[in-house]
Amino acid sequence: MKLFKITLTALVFSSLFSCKTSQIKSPAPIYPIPTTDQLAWHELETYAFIHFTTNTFTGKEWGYGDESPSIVNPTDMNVDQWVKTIKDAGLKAVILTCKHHDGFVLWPSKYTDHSIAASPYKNGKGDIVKEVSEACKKYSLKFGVYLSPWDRNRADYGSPSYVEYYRNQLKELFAAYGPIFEMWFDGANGGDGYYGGSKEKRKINGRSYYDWPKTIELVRDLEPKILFFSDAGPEIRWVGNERGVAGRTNWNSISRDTLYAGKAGIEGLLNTGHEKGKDWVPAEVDVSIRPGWFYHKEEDDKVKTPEKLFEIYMTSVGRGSNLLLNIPPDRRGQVHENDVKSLLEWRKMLNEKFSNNLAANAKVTVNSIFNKNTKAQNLCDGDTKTYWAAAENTNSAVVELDLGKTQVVNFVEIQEYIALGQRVKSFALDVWKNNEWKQVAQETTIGYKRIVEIEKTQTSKIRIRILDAKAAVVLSEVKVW
Ligand code: FUL
Ligand code: CA
Repeated sequence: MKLFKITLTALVFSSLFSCKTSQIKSPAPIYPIPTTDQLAWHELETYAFIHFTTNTFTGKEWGYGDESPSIVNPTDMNVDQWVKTIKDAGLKAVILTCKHHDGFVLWPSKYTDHSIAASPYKNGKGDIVKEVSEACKKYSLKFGVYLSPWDRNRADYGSPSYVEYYRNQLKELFAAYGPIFEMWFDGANGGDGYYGGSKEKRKINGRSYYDWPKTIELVRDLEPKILFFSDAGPEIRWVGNERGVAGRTNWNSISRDTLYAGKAGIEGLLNTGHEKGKDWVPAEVDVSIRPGWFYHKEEDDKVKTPEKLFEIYMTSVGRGSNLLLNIPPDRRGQVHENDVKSLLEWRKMLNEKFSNNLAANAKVTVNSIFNKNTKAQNLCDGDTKTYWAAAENTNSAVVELDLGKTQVVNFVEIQEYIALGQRVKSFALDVWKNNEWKQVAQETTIGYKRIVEIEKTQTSKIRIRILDAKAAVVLSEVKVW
């Protein structure tokens, strides 16, 4: 008790002291701003989706719900290979479809027989959720879950008891397989299905049936740091398409009360967010490495090429979103050779293109600063926690980078210090050519990260002109490749 007292007094004193000595103001935040957990999420940038269930064995994309568990019989299952491939591809986390729309669950749930326990896999002693979550620990990747709200197997889908069932399964998942960083709520809902043998079409009210606020509260009690993904957030929003493309204008802000999961016709809004949105709900770009979300042999030659994956990287991470790249294991229970090859070549390509930062030793000049702590040099120190801020009450600014000598430039990467909010509304890039500035790009938002590809050009100086912003600009890093 005594020790505690002393420490507390010491703490109070030292914080008083440090307050006094470093009376240096930082720019005021422009709301909305991300939570600490959302900030950490932004830093993940790329991670993997894994779709694996009865569909892998039937060739379907959406199982009807009448599939026999006996078909789930991988011939050479190797979960370690899935997660090692993902790690080698430089991805930072895994989200697993623990249950897809067909209702088959990949762990031995005590609430249903329609599960891996009824399959031949490991003679009914298998648990794929456990295997994946443990492999993630082994490779230091974060683990997330997808649990389809729509369930075409359950007889009671559409009635209140199903929502209870769904919540019970969440409790099982969060109790046994944590820590879980992200929870994926799919917007696909209702329609025809097996439904315990009724074989009919069922419609639910997407807005009210699941009572999401209650479910979210329940999960948050079990996992306070959980981030929910859905069409409507609350923490992460869908990007509005499954092609791998975030809006060229991409605000992290949107007003949650204009959305709900499964709401039709909001794809455009989800894609761009809204400049005046009241909440911080960044977009996540989900896309599959193959045409389908599940493995199909006939798509073995349709695996996205490293070049296509690079293009997707540019339209997702390069536009300030995170990329959730789906990698579906095959009937052996392995990531197919073609997918592995493409992934590793893509990673190599990223490493090559983004390895030599020409701005690391650049001389940076700016036309204004907030104070001496927010100096221009903070833009090129490789530290996303330090930033340059323009003078208060400005909404435009100029940053000039002198590379020291003529270099071939192909990409310019800019990061806003989003802990203080997203500000930039439009900017232009210029390169120094024949003794004058030549504009090579004009774009809108920046956000967590913006990578602009410019035509390969020889230059010794680059200029970023912030043309318009919600408030004085605060940038953490600029890189030139
Ligand atoms: C969609 C689902 O219907 C697809 O099957 C897939 O799981 C994708 C990620 O989400 O809404
Ligand atoms: Ca910095």
